[in-house]
Amino acid sequence: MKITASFLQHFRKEFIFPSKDVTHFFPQHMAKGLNKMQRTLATVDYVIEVHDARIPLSGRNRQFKETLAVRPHLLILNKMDLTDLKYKRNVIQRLKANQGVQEVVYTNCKQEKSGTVKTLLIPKLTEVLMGTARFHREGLDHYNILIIGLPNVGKSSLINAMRHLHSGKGKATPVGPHAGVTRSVLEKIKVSHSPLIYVYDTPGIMMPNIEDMDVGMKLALCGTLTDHLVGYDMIVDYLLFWLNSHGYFKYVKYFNLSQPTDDIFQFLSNVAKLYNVVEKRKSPSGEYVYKPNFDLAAKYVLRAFREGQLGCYNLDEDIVQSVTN
Ligand SMILES: Nc1nc2c(ncn2[C@@H]2O[C@H](COP(=O)(O)OP(=O)(O)OP(=O)(O)O)[C@@H](O)[C@H]2O)c(=O)[nH]1
Ligand SMILES: [Mg+2]
Repeated sequence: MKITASFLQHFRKEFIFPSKDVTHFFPQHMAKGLNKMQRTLATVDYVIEVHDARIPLSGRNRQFKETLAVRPHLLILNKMDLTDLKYKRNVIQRLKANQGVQEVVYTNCKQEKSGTVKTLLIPKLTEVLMGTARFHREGLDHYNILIIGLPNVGKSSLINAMRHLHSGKGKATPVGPHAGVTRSVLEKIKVSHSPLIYVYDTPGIMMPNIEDMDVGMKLALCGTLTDHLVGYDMIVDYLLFWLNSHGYFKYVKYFNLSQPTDDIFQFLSNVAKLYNVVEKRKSPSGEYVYKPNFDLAAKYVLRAFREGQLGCYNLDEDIVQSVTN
């Protein structure tokens, strides 16, 4: 079907955000992790920050700069397979000009075959290590690197990919599809022989308060917050709003819809029907009624988005295109 401007004119122009409480999430293991990272800093030569390439300009944790006094560091934009790479050059320019980032590398750590760690990251890392002041650690024959970032951005996957490249060995640190898999600062892991490099994996640290709810919902969409605390349907509603308002309608065909929709419940009812996720409930009059399982349907939608089935997007594309910032 042809999607016309007049068809879309009644779609929402603004998103009503949930209460701020949902993005106020700083569990004990994060506080402890930050503390331990601070203590580990004395033995660290370099910091690599990993962030999600779908939100390259927003959502980075300012606490890293404030609490860890992060030294000049390398920013990895991981999950490049899920973002829209046409913005790559502008993103890098903006990060360097406005956020003081010195080096940026895009990676895909899910598919070691993609070769980004081998051909892009390792050479860049070797180059920067050789040119970096060693903060009272001169003369030592090895480099220690701290890997930091928000939850679920792929820190442990990155370490496993580097280690695999170096030793051919499998996973040294656990990986999982949800935020909060790594819960403590782990022992150092050897990832390169020449130069001799060790890395510390760390738990993902969220900022205690996310001021900007738009940023909060983008973070939720990328799986850096805890889904059930924000609400599956709320996250999918934001996705629907974002896709519609940016003119991306791949979801229509993917979920077998007849046309775009701006109505989350209509959308989730259709998805529930498609995947046959309905709950049987007894009505007050004793009859059985079938109700769509919205939570399960929303989980299907989120999974499809996070696997890139609904398209690859830079959720910060408006910021990239804006004149300021
Ligand atoms: N598509 C894609 N998925 C990735 C990539 N890197 C990691 N993942 C997936 O992202 C999820 C999180 O990866 P982890 O390595 O556990 O992330 P983490 O930052 O260590 O997470 P926490 O320990 O919870 O803070 C896993 O399902 C990975 O398979 C990537 O480059 N592309
Ligand atoms: Mg981890």
